[in-house]
Amino acid sequence: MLRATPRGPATRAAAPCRARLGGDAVQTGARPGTMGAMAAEEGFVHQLPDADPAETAEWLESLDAVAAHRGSNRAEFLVQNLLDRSRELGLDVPDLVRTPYLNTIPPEVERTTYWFPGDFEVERRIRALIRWNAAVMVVKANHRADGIGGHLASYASSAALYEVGFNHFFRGKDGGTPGDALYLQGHAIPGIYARAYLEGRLDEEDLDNFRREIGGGLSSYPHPRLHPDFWEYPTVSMGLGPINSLYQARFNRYLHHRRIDDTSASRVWCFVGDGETDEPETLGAIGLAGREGLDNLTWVVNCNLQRLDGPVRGNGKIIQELEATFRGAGWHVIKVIWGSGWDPLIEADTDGVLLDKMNSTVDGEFQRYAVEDGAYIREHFFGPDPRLRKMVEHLSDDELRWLPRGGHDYRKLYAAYRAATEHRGQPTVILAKTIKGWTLGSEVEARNATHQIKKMTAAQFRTLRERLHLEELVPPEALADDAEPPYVRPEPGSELHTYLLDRRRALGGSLPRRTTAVRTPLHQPADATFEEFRAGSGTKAASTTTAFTRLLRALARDEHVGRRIVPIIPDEARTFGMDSLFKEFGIYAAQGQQYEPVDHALLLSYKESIDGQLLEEGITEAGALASWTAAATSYATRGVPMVPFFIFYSMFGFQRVGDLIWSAADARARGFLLGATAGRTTLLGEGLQHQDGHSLVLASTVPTCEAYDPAFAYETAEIVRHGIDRMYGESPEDVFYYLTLYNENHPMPAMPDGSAEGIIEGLYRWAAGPKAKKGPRATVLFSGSAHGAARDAQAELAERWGVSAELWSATSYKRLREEALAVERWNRLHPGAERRSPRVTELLAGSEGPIVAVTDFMRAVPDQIARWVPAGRSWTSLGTDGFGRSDTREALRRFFEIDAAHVVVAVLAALAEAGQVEPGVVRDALAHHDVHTEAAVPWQG
Ligand SMILES: Cc1ncc(C[n+]2csc(CCOP(=O)(O)OP(=O)(O)O)c2C)c(N)n1
Ligand SMILES: [Mg+2]
Repeated sequence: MLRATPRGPATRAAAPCRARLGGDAVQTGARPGTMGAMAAEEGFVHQLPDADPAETAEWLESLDAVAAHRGSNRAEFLVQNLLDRSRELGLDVPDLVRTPYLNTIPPEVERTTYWFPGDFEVERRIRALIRWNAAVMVVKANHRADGIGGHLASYASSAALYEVGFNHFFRGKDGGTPGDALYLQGHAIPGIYARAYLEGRLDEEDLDNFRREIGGGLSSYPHPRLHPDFWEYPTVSMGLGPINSLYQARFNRYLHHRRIDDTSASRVWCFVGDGETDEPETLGAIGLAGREGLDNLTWVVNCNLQRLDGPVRGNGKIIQELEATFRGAGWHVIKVIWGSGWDPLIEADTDGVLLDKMNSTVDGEFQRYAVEDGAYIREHFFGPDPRLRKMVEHLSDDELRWLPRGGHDYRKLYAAYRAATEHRGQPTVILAKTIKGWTLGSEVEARNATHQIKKMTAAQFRTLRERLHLEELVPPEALADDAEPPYVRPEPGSELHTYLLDRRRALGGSLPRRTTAVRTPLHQPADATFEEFRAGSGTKAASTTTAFTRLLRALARDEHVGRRIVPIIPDEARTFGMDSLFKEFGIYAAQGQQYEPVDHALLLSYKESIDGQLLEEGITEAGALASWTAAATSYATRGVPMVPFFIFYSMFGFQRVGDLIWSAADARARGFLLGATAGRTTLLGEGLQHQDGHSLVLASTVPTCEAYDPAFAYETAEIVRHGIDRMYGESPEDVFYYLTLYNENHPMPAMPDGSAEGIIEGLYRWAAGPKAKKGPRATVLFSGSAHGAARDAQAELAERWGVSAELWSATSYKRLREEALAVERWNRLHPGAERRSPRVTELLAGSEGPIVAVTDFMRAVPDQIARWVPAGRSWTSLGTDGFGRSDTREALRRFFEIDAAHVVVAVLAALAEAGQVEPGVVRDALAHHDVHTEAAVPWQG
């Protein structure tokens, strides 16, 4: 920020509250009159010795004199020029984070360097038709099914932003190339459908079925899950498109640097709402793109100054605020604020009065100007200062009213996009100022309610027709009061149609388009890679986490699949014992390693390299999940299947970034999520915020998530083996896997013969009940680290209480439930036909006695199958409902009532209910194990 120096009386006298260079008082929150003051800590230059005080004084006095006699605007102008010259000379002067409220690209550069090469009028007419059809589609949808929704105003504000891209920049996928990635504003997609209609990709029936997804109508927003041939990138949950786009651009670089795929011809474009920038996901990770110099990334922020309820920054200036934020994060910023009509006015502004007004007018006022007439603008914007008023004397009220904003000025946008795509070494953000609802008429444009308007009257359509100059194409009778407005598209062979298609052909075909054609196939890992896990660890204790680390290493070394493995960790590798992977596989770092690491002498030192395989994302689960999504969709977006493994604290997965996971599922992600330090009682010493007993409940809500809770190394390995085959094999499916990993050490048993199928199905008998001639029998299901309690209980039941309990490992309740639901549905819909039995019922029919399930997760996890236990068998679940606490495993398991004693009691109690043992036996067991039986449930509250 440019400040006047505090030295010298003249400066103090001349320091005004408004800085011509864009530092207007209003938006910074500083009180008017304080802008010339300087915070004490900002006087850094005074720490430096002055080699020539006389010379310094001369310079400062000159500036003082200009400020005093010619005014602050002139002084600021000179300082800005000095700064520009300093940069030309390569002097290391501090960067400005904010520039004046002007377009970044001067008109002469627009005219000379970035001259618009297209047919301006033809493109305007194409745009008009798209605008028209987008509005008709939404209005018709609501006419036919009131309340079906849809948005008019977002696209209306951004039509030019998209169209300049479609006509001149966005590269398609012809010839099997991946082309550019488009993250579009979800609420603007009526315009994207309207373009596809013009191009002949959609027909009128498609448009008529907007939002009628049942039966295949056009989806409300970009959903690859629903339109797998059309949409590639889901965006509509605010902030997710932006963060995903950052990591997509970064992942393209990763693929390139690792020489897996040449991504140099692909740009990532992300269209962002200005309101959307308030989401932490939107701006929270932009530093990554700045740091890594992602010049393959362009963001366009549609600054219509409004969000859903009202102004984004009524009392400030969102464009200025964003400029500072992005510049601070190392981005190249291009502001497109004013349309060409303003150029001559700015040129005539020798006193800087217009610029002062531009700088000091807050967005709430600009929004007001968008709804008022020319007389009001003359009075209030130009009026107060006679010099300003004079400047627009020659313009009629009507001309003043229609002085356009930069985001509706096609030529200026073209120049900005060109500059963005040619800029090297930094990502670019284009901040384009627009009017929400532009062209939709005075009842819609810039109104606070505009976002939710989805209906238009015939009269409003008649006005729109005029405004878009569509008189020739839309006959007046089509807009009678009781008629539905028609869709309109140019005839094949017409000038417009030919131009439209030619432009897309030149750019590589229509977009959006999603394909799954594989460009670089992936081969399955060798079976030997999984062999050691089947053998078990003998007497050596290990956890499923350490076993998984071995597996990950083995996979990354596998000659078939190794290079495609993408380990992703958010600053927890040491916690999970995965730091050993750093040295062997390297941490991806765009700039390599420019320092000798502190642990360089160690065998397993910290190694960063440009072709590193590991993505060590730092403390950002959201960023890591976005990386994972990029890798997990690479099979489609790039035709290069990759196998990502994202390992995180299980507590900070579904709970923390659940919406990103949901959106990855929409994007048809394939890959592995690993919830480490799983369980409410297995992680020692962390407590309420860390101990996860519910990620499996949350995972159960994601339709395409295969959620597993393995107890042993061989189960983990088998699930991964199966998952790779299912997601990347002969007939790949668009699912992903969530596996829990525990950090409790115990000897890993060998894989029982014949268990492979059950591990994947979700349930198999792990150990038969101890042989007993007579005495009651029971069935105990365990999952994850609860196997310990189950096994101890089995021994105790047999030895002390004469009960033979068989043990079953329940690897996936979610899977069992989904299968059972499908069977239940079949039975419901096929009366009279032979009844089918859910797999879980069939399996448990082969067991005996009451069923007790024990888990380190909430009871809701095993309860998923409760209603399908075989008839006549009782069901008890023991789990970890409640907040976690920090203590020893033993204490916690007793507290949550999932330890061996509680399993024993649960089995005996169920037998007592069934009349197979006396209630006194249960009382004996309670006493023997010293179980508290007071009424208050300890873990509730
Ligand atoms: C996470 C999330 N919260 C809320 C919404 C609801 N919503 C949809 S659009 C919108 C306003 C968008 O404003 P802006 O980003 O400025 O986009 P514009 O339509 O103005 O271009 C809101 C709040 C959403 N889609 N996602
Ligand atoms: Mg907005």
